[in-house]
Amino acid sequence: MTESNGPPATTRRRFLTGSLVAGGAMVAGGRAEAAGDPAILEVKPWAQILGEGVDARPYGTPSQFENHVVRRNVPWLTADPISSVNFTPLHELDGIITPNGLCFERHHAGIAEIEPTQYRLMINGLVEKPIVFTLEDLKRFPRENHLYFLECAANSGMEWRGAQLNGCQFTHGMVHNVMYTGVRLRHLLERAGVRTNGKWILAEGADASAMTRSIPLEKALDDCLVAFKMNGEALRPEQGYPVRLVVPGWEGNMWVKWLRRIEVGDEPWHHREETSKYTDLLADGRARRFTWVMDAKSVITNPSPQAPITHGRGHTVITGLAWSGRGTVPRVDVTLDGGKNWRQARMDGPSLPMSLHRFYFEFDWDGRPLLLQSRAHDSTGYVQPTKNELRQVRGENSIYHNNGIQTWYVNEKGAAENVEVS
Ligand SMILES: Nc1nc2c(c(=O)[nH]1)N[C@H]1C(S)=C(S)[C@@H](COP(=O)(O)O)O[C@H]1N2
Ligand SMILES: [Mo]
Repeated sequence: MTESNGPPATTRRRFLTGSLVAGGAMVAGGRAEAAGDPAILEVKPWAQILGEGVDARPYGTPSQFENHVVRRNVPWLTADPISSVNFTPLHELDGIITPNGLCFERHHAGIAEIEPTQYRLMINGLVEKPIVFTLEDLKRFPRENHLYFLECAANSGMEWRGAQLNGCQFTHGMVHNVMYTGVRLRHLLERAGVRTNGKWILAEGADASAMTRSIPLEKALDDCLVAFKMNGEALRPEQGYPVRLVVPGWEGNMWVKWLRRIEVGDEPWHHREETSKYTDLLADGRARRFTWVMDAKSVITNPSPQAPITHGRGHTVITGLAWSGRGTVPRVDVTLDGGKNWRQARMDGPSLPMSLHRFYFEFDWDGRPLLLQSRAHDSTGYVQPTKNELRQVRGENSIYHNNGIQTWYVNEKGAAENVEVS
C-alpha cells in the first residue's frame, strides 16, 4: 500500500496517542497501558491465604469459574429426557479432545447403570461356537488405542430447511472426539468362528431400548472396537459403561452402548433404527437406507452465537473443527464474505483418520460485518457442499446426514447469528 492510500501521518500519530491516553490500546493482543491496571498491580486474596490441600479433590473438577461450560439441551427437542439428547459445548473447547464430562449424550431409554461383575457380552448366530465374555475376558485380548469422532446422524438435522438453532453447541454439538482403549471386534468374532454364510452382525445394547443395528461383517472385521476406556479412564455410564461398540467414521447410532450381544447373520435385520429412523426421505418419496458413513463436515466454533467477538476490531483468531468419516481432513477453507473469497485455514494438531481436526484463521478485523463459513476437504478429495447443493440432491425432507456449510453473520459489535446465504 502506498502512503497516499493510508491516513496522513499526522492523523495516524494523533490516533495512536489518543488511544494510549484513553488506556485502551491493544498491541498484538496484549495491553499497552500507561496507567496502572489493578489486576496486575494489586496483591490478590488468593496470594494472601493458603489454598486447598491435595486431599480436597480426590477426583478433580474444573475451576468454579468454568461452571457455565456444560452440556445443554434444547427444551423443545426434549419432550422427555429419558429419550433425548444434549449437546457438546464446542464453542468452549479447543484442541481436538472432548473431555469426558462434556461428551454429548443420546439415549433412547435413559442411562443403564451396569454392575461390571454382572456384565456379559454374547456372540451367537452363524458361528462355530457361541461364546460369552466377561469384562475381564475382554481385557485379555490385545488392546489398541484410537482417537475417533462419534457424530449422531441427526447432528445439524434441525437446520435442513433453514437456519434455526442459535449456537454451534446446538447446530453441531452432537459430535465428540475420544481416545478409546479396547479390543478389535475381529478378535472376538474369530474366537467364536464366523461361518462362511455369515455376512452381517447385529449389535445389541443392554439398556431398556435394546438398541439394535445391522453392520456388514466387512466393517465388523475391519476397524470396529469393543471399547472399555475413554480418554484413559473407564467409560462414563452415559457413554455405555462398561463396554460400547466403536464403529469408526460411521453414524453414532451404530455405536451401541452397554453392548451385550453380537449376532452373526446372513442378511440385515431391518430393525427400527435402520427403517423408520436413520433413513433419509428424498424429494420423490423414496428413502435412502444404510447411509452409514459420515461425510466431511466442518464448523467455525469461535466466533459463533454463544461466543461473540468481544475485543472490538483488530487482530482476531477464528477457530473451528473439521472431520470426515472417510479419512483425514488435510485442508479447510474459510470465507469472511459468505463464500465470495476463500482463504486456506491453518490446520493444527494431529491429523488422524476419522478424528476431529482443529483449524485456525488469524486476521485483522476492520469491524465490518462478516459472513463466516468454513469448508472441509477430506483426504479422498471430497469437498463439503453448501446447504443448497445438498437440498438440490436430497430435497427438503431429510433430518440425518446434513453436512452442509454453516454460516455465521457477525455484526459490527461482534455478535454472531445463525443465517444462510443464498
Ligand atoms: N444401547 C444404546 N446404544 C446407543 C444409543 C442408545 O440409546 N442405546 N444411542 C445411539 C445414538 S442415536 C447415538 S448418536 C450414540 C450417542 O453416543 P453418546 O451418548 O456417547 O454421545 O449412541 C448410540 N448408541
Ligand atoms: Mo444418534
